[in-house]
Amino acid sequence: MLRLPILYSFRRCPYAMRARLAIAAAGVSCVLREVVLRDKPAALLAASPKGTVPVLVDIDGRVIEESLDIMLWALKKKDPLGWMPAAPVERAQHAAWITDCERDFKPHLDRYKYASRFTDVDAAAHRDRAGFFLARLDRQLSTHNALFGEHRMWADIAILPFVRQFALTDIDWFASQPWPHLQRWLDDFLAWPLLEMAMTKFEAWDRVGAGVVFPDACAYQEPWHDQ
Ligand SMILES: N[C@@H](CCC(=O)N[C@@H](CS)C(=O)NCC(=O)O)C(=O)O
Repeated sequence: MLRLPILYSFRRCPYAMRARLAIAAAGVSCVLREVVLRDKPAALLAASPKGTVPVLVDIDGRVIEESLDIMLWALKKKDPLGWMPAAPVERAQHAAWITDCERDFKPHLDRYKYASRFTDVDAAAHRDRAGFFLARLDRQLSTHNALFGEHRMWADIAILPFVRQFALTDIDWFASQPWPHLQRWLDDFLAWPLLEMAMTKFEAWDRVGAGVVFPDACAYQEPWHDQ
């Protein structure tokens, strides 16, 4: 029987989303196990006691428990859309944006979106502080379609799921902000067939079967690859 890597995932989690996007882009088949975060399966916790998703268990038993490492794992196998820059200096620029997102944006996103989970938090203040990073993105996007040129690459894919989460918290407020380049970047992402593929809905894993094969067999091709 063909053995596939196992991906523990949660559909709406932006970390899992970026891992699924890289796996779907690479066309590396996995067995996806959709997790209910409030009732994590023992098999997930046995593989990765820290209990976050995504987690990938490779066919040799190696466990990869950080979303960025899962992206790198997939893109190292295959990178047909050219997401990973070849030059180390460019990779470092991507990594710097991803780190800034985690440090300057994500904590404010959480306090804006999930204010009731924190004590004494002013959601609107955190929304506005998150806006500093979004304004930086807007400036970076003002000269190109994507962060580092015309096509989405590693940093775009790693950051966009968080911007999506922010925007969907109050889509009217987001649309009213003076961030035209950022809004266009997000709109393009939301209309992207690869995102649709990565957001396929699956039943929660029943803990008995293997899981579902992800991505499905048909290979994805970026439209500009046909030209
Ligand atoms: N640094 C981790 C963060 C992953 C993470 O925090 N995932 C959230 C869901 S979006 C999670 O699993 N939280 C555990 C929980 O809610 O119980 C990564 O990049 O993979």
